[in-house]
Amino acid sequence: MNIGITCYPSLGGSGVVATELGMLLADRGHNVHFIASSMPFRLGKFHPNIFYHEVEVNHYDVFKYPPYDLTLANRMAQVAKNERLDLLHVHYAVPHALCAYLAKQMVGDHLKIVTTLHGTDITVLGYDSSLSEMIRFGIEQSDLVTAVSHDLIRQTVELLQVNKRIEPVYNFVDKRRYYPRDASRLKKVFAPNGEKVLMHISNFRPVKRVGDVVEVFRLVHQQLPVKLLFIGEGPDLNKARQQLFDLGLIHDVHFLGRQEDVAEVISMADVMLLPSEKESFGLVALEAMACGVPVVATVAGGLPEVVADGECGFLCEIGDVEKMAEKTLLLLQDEKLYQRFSRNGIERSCQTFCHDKITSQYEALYYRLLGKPYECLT
Ligand code: GMT
Repeated sequence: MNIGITCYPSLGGSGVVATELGMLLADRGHNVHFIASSMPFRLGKFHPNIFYHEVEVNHYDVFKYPPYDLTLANRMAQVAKNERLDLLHVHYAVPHALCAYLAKQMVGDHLKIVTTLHGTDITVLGYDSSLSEMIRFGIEQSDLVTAVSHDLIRQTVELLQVNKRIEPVYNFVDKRRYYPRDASRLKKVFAPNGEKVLMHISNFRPVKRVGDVVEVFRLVHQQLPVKLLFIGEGPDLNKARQQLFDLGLIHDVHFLGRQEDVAEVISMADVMLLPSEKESFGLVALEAMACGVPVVATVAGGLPEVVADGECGFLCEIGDVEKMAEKTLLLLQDEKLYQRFSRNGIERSCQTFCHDKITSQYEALYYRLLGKPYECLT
């Protein structure tokens, strides 16, 4: 197949999933064309079946706002024609599903549109009345819509009352890269006296409740020698830094910024903290499980579909920092329990969220959409 993929190329779960899916599809012999405003993060290596088409927005004086959406639609149409795309798979509804719809109007009905909903495109933007009609339209006009959890499907239907079947397709983890690695040497750099390590990875947006990470850390720190590693960047990072400074804890925290090799970094952690208010899936939780790191998170959104509560992590009510600290301490102090959770996480991530299995699910949906028979190769 000739497949076009559009995603937000910057750091973020939807971009990561789109990029990794594209690479896996290319490994299966499909031609994959990324159409994006910059080279997607993690699409580093050369691959003979992967092509990149940049969307360049012109800054004419006549425009108060550069028309990125229209330029993207135009580029999608050009690539679809030139490369004879069978389908365009867009990740994140806004504006990608709408741009794909426009491109299809320019190219013709044979170009199929697959839209994957990732979360905040519905759970945040769906509440914005200046966008909600467009989001509903984009979803209903797509030929196929998928969402990364059952909870996200429920929320989409409830919030937008969309009249469209939405297929659940979970995110995946590539077990060739995400597995428990020996990070003891690296860990010594941040925890030189054998302290336990708590970790939080995100884009530090308000929905991540980074303040709760700090609170959980403070409570655990009262009981045990422990360090906190922050990975990523975003609007609430400085607030957290100030909070840690005011609490006198700043010297036990390291800010590692954006990291390319997340699997290696995660392997340094003893517990992954994800106290989000909204989380349609929680890719970071899955990546941690695959690396054998138990997760302490909230019952938000799709997280209960990813983290089996009491088996490979603990799920607490949103904002219940005492409970999260209690569960973190339990994991850090009970070696047998810790090992069991670690093994369960690895097993669950390999079985339910295996990269091969999920790639086949997408492939099967594509073939069904194109009216072609599908022979699963895995
Ligand atoms: O978490 C974010 O803020 C980034 C966002 C994105 O669009 O990249 O992540 C969303 O999509 C990820 C991949 O499907 C999911 O794992 C995240 O749970 C989801 N984030 C939220 O729902 C807040």
